[in-house]
Amino acid sequence: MKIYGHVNSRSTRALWAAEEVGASYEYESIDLMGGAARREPYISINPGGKVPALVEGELVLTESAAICNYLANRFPEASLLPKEGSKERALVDRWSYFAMTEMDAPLWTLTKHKMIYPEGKRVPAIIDVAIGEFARSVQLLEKGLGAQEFIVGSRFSVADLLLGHCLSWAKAFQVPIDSDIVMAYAKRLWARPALVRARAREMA
Ligand SMILES: N[C@@H](CCC(=O)N[C@@H](CS)C(=O)NCC(=O)O)C(=O)O
Repeated sequence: MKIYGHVNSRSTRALWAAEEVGASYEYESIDLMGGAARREPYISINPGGKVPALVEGELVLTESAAICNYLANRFPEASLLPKEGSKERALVDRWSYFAMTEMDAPLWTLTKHKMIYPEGKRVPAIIDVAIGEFARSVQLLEKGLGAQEFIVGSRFSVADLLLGHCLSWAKAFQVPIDSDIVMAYAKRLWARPALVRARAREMA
């Protein structure tokens, strides 16, 4: 199994999941800034020119959330996903989609308008709108968490991984996380040994 990624990007999610499930994998760093993702040989792996990608035999999988789900399903003993068809699974899916659409999306919008787009294409006003959308999501996450340790019951799942990654992205971009409950939750997730190992692997 091989994971292609770039340090401090969405590929951290894939490495984190691989470490959580104890998968043995090769890691290849793709130089995003140098344009390696948009050239051969990587562009044949992901025609979208983005990381992460996971390759295992015939399978070529992109989209960080799909890769995390694949790893969870491939290594069921790690229990990162509740049984398909269960109420717990429905809730984990709900929070995974929430992470991708209500947290990842505004963070990606503000990141593009802060540093990805050429200066002439950036619209500074959009950054404030995205920060406002993210703040609403933090409030909703706080309600969802209540006094729980994880977002669904007492077990760490793919949803926590995706939410934890979005929260670390927010912190890196100084986007306020205005909730003690959410901050305490984020710190629990960031301290997980699997994430520490994933970050060390992508830095090596
Ligand atoms: N929805 C995709 C987004 C992937 C994505 O945008 N990755 C960024 C790094 S975080 C990238 O490779 N950007 C390079 C580019 O847009 O050219 C996922 O979750 O995997």
